[in-house]
Amino acid sequence: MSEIILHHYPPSPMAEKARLAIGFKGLPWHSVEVPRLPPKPDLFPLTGGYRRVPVMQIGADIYCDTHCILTELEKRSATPTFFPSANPGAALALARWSDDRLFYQAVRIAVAATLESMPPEWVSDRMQLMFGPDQTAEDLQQQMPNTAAQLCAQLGWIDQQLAHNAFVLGDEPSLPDFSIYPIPWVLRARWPSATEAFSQFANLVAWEARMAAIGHGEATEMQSADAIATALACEPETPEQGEPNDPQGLAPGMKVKVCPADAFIEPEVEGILRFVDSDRIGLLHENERVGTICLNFPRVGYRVSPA
Ligand SMILES: N[C@@H](CCC(=O)N[C@@H](CS)C(=O)NCC(=O)O)C(=O)O
Repeated sequence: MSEIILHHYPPSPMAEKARLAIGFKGLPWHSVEVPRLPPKPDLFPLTGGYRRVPVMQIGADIYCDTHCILTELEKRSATPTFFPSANPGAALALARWSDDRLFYQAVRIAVAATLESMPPEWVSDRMQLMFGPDQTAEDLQQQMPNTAAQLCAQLGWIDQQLAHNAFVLGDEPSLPDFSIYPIPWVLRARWPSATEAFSQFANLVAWEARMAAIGHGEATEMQSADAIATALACEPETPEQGEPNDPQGLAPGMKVKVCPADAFIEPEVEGILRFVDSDRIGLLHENERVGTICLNFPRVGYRVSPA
């Protein structure tokens, strides 16, 4: 397997999901630290302008979004698996619920709790990025008790699940464990009331320690220039593949654009469709710094339209 390069920054909860997932698979990886705010001059050439973190690079194939990253890790290295039980669909659906609703609520709390301590440019960027033009910092603060109630009620479901299982769906970690773990992880770092709020969830607290023990595996630091040089030296290996029953009629060769479905300020990424199935879309994209790359995005949670 070609070498894994993860573009990320330490405090990112979604990056923590990817770091633990790679550690779980026992794969060595290269760590490229990217800025927390745009411009991200050495990331954008590799992502066509997609700004979110983490991003996984393997040669000239780029995997945007943790869903895409974890499913690709599973494809390339099946053992240990993210799907140990006979419920792979339930694992995917639970992970998606966490990545979407639970993560959104956690971000609302994390941003509201750090409005005064984080630099104003970070606060302003995250307000626009995550919540759009119609919500103010005051809204977030006022709604904090209600958001905390929503989040804790749902973490209570996980706590119940963990009463009889070491991990969310059984005796071994599976996909939803990796999605849910970053939520208490980031809130413990940013929300002063986290310890008190989570103390009612004894099973969840014990599970957090089991998840943390998985670790990040063997990482070596890499400079962003070396990641760019790696992409330039490689050709994308994502195969050409169509999906005869694609609901949007997408097919290889079409010019398309992709962006997160909930984007407020993020640009669409353009490319020539190379791969499509119900779970993933891969676009060929070119620029002089990296040559031809293939940008892979999940279908769920991303909007694809003709370019
Ligand atoms: N659905 C994405 C969400 C990624 C995400 O929102 N990441 C945050 C950091 S945890 C981010 O990119 N923030 C803005 C930035 O770093 O520019 C995933 O699963 O990878």
